[in-house]
Amino acid sequence: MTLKLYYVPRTRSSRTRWLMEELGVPYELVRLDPKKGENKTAEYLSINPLGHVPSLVDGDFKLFESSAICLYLAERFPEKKLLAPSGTAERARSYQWLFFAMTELEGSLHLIGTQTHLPVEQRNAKLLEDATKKLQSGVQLLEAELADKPYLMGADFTVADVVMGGVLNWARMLGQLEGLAKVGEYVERLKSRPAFKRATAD
Ligand SMILES: N[C@@H](CCC(=O)N[C@@H](CS)C(=O)NCC(=O)O)C(=O)O
Repeated sequence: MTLKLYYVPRTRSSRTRWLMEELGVPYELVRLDPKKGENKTAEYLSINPLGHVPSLVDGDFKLFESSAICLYLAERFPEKKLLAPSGTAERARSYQWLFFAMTELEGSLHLIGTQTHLPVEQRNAKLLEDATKKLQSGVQLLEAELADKPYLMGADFTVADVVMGGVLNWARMLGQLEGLAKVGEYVERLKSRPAFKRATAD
């Protein structure tokens, strides 16, 4: 049964496509065009009731939320070694970085992105300042964490890097990684991976 990934280029669905490419397993990419309302059809809403991307369909199983999809796929193909065995400290550490990326960083990034796309007079300066401070303390923490290792879990690339890389690439586009040498090198290391390049070619 082929895995089906519902996808829109340059969105949070890119990280799930990147993981698929890292796994190197067969999958069907279903590209949706939000301008044509393809993410709001009754058929798609039965998979993801908010009409968001990404979503994954695996046989009768439907799943949304990008990081949940990444974890599910990493666990479904254990031979690819992108996630430590269940019940280990390494597994817990992967969860730490995944949740950190999604809650401490991505929430603030979303606010920064939304605010900076507004005309200046409509921005909420306090909201923008608070979100920027929160994001900056998170990325400073990563700068120290990445001082002596190439990937979050150490020498080996894992699913935590896919989720973190997706979030940090967005942070970089919003100009939030200035002056962070180690984080900058980390993002470049991730972006140079052939699977990342294949997943973001469009
Ligand atoms: N927390 C969700 C966020 C999903 C989300 O908001 N996706 C956006 C694209 S980045 C989307 O589908 N927007 C379309 C819409 O709101 O209609 C995840 O990580 O999967």
